[in-house]
Amino acid sequence: MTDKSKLHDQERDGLAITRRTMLGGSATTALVVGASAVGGTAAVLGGGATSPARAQGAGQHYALAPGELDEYYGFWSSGQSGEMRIIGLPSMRELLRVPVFNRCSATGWGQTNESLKVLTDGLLPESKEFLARHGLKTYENGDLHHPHMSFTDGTYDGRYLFMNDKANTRVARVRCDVMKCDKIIEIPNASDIHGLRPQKFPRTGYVFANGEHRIPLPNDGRILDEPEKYVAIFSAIDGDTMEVAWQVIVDGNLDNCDADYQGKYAVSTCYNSEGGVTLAEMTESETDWAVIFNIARIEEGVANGDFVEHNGVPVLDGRHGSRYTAYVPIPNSPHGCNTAPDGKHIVINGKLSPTVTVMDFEKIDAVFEGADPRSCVVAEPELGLGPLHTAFDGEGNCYTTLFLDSQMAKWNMDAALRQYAGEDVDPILAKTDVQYQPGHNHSSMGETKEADGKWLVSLNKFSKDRFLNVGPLKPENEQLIDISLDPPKVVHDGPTFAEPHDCIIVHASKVNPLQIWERDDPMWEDARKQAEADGVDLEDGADEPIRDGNKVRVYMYSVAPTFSLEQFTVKQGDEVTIYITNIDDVDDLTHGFTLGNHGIAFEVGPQATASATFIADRPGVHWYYCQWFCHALHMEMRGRMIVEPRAS
Ligand code: CUK
Ligand code: CUA
Repeated sequence: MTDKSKLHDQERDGLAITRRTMLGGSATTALVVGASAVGGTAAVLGGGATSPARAQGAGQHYALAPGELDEYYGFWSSGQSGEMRIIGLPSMRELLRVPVFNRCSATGWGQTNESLKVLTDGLLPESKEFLARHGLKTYENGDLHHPHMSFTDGTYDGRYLFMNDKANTRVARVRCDVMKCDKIIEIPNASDIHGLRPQKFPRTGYVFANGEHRIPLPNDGRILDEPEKYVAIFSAIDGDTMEVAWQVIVDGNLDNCDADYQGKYAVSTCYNSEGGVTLAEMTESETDWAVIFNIARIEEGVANGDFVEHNGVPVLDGRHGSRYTAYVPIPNSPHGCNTAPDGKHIVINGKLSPTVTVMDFEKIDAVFEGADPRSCVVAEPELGLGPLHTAFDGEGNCYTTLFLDSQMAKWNMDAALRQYAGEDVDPILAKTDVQYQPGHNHSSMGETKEADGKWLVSLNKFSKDRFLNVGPLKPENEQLIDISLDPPKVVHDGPTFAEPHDCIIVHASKVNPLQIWERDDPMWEDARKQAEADGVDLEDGADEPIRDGNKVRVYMYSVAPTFSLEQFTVKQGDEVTIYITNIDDVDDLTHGFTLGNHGIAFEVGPQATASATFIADRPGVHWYYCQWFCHALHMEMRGRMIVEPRAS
């Protein structure tokens, strides 16, 4: 940092502190209102790298030449932007945005009949009614934190990606063959899905989803300002059918979660064991917990009818004293929850505690047989201020983000276990400065048994002075870290827009998307059925609109640089559905359909069909055109919709 910017900070704050400590300090203040346990460790752990100097290799190749392909797919969340993003690693180039909970002007997500089906089918009936009263078909925002791929036998299988919407209590699935969302469900009974992880073994299987906030059950106005009666709900969703299989009521709340490599347990963190509704109440206790779900026992409970049905879902009672859960005390508002690729350990990240707590899955059986819940804790190293999430390299090392210290701590699992057992050993191997305030981090294949220890991305909440100033709203900074080096080294800064929380880094060999759509794809099943009923072949289109009362269906195909219809005529007030089938079968030859002054625009990929429905109530001539640059005569790829005025 320059002396000038340092001076600026000092002037502004009237304090002789650096920007780094200022960031840490202000965030500390914000985080510890009502809590007190973290103050003393800054002096001990706040410093720079503590790693003993070791032989440092040349590092890996990360700056790709033009035309060179990445070795990994990164699947990124986008927080309140509501979409999923695909990033190539190690180049950190953004490859694609996949709309999920948001609306998309380019692809027509949220507007085509095909996307609206995905966005509306899984809504709860009362939500549909609520939205209709507001003139909406679906929620138009989302808060997507956690994208995770389906697993088979402890590693990614390239079938699906699952993700949460914290804003509107939903879970979505993206098909990896076409990278489009094909299912979104709203989770009943729960409030604000946050932590989400797929079952790792034997396969996904279940998708575990945490309802973060406590609400009355049912939340219909009978219970209001009586927080002691609120509950948080853990959901298991069947990843194949996208139906909620069962739910468990817990004490406290639910933050993040993860599953084991044996298919026996899922674990969630709770930062609000107090059941508080204000910041002061939620941070009052210095101990919260992780709750462990015993999957076999829960399935048995469902089979035996030990549940109450709410909104069609069996809901089991997993509060203290239940045989379905175990509550393991954890210091001070834990956040991240990460199973290690050794298949044995899970790391609970302390947040307001400078520690992470390591539990041993093999010792959890005994806890369910009555042993002291803390007996499964096998390490609790003190790493620094604000540990939020931990990643792994598959060689026994762990990488924990320190939000308040703006660092990543590299530590050794085995050393942490030995330290906890009484040996005089420091598990911390290195501290790497990141810029600034990291939340999640993720290592290449790090949440699978195939963790390969090559790359790590630190998703930092603040970029501050790292990029050209773009005004008060700044990008985040996602830094690529070469963890094959010792100490790990930041090799790339990657600005991103609001606000990815999490990502996964998947070896390219695991994912094999199609180049063009298959004509029999289920995505446009409804269009196929309607065309059949109308005696039309989607690939051939129809020469004239097909009228059915005041409903009019227009079938066109597109082939660069033309639509099969250069004009069509409808009457004012008609409900018009336009079906476009892209019969080009060339890689990368996407067309679009934009209808001027009607707010209609959507993508039609090669061999795909897409449709949109609207009321044609603007008499006159309206041009439609292709908005995806497809041909030298792309500008000429257009036609007219003629709307005859209503006879008055
Ligand atoms: S949470 Cu955001 S930094 Cu929603 Cu995964 Cu931890
Ligand atoms: Cu088709 Cu541009």
